[in-house]
Amino acid sequence: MAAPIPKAALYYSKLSIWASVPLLALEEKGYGPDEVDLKEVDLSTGENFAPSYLRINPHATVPTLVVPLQNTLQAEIESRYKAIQDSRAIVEFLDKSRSSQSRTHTTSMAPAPALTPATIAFSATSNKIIDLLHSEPADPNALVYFNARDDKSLKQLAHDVLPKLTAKRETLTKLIHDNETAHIRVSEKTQKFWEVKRIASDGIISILQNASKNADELDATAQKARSEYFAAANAAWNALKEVLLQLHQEIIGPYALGDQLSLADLHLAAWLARLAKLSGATGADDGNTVTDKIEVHIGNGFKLPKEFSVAEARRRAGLPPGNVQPTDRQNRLAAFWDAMKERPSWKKVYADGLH
Ligand SMILES: N[C@@H](CCC(=O)N[C@@H](CS)C(=O)NCC(=O)O)C(=O)O
Repeated sequence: MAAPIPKAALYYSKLSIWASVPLLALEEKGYGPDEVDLKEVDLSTGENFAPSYLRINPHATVPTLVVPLQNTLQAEIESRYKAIQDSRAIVEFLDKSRSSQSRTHTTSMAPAPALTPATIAFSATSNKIIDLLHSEPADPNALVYFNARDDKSLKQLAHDVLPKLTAKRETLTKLIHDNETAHIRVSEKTQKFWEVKRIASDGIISILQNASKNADELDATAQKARSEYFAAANAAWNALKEVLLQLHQEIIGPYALGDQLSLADLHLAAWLARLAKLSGATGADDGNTVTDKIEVHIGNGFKLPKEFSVAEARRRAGLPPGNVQPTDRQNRLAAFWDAMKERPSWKKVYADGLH
């Protein structure tokens, strides 16, 4: 009997924003569960820093897609694999690997729509949007740690993230210790990487450990650290205004490239879901409510221009017209949200709420 064809494996974490991008892609492309194995990596306990994971992704991030190399698919050759270590490259790979003609289909015969933009102009817009979403001022993971701009929200943030941060730090400490005492053996580079990661978490951990104290109960050093933290948090949320305005300008609507879903939409969906969550929205909210909440959360009277026809957005997304008046207008991110959240892929990835 021929050995089974080796499968690809997607390493992901349920609450990770960038791992949600390939998870959306798997659904949109119609991959069957027998085509890709899903392997969960627990970021909250620092499982991603284990030497076995670093071997497939030395950046210690999810997602990672491990795929068998094409020319090793015969049963007699031991399979060899390559690891794709970035959400952008992974969804490009998933898009190209499954077309209506591809031979990898096993149980799933679902159609495999092309998500790669069809023209040079669309590619340029798509790349611009994806670059912007992965740029430093848009960093959705940094925004999690900067999601407090006063004492009250700092207390809440400590409650939400401190247990995970300290668990991760403990894992790093144990790995460093085990290496030093020769329980495990890793390269000097890996040891340095763990140390750098541990130091990076120390700053925010000390701010959050003090969160239960009022500012006047802190010593001078801790007081200064807290006010520097608030200044950085304000700067981070302020910088987001420009990101949102640029996105709004690039998106054709309701999807990034108009009425067809494409790669950029997968990145945008995951990014906007995170921003919505940080702004207090839920998966049940409609696009106008979500963008209102994001605008209020950013503050200082920030508003996205409401210039897109709601009726047109719904028509392009194939949604029923509903109770919409011809004069109703919304911003493009609200139109995107309404279109995206109706898709089975979105409903599946966000079934347990936004993350
Ligand atoms: N550029 C990478 C970024 C991946 C990334 O930052 N992933 C986060 C989760 S969304 C992660 O794994 N962080 C490691 C950690 O939290 O320790 C991509 O797009 O895949």
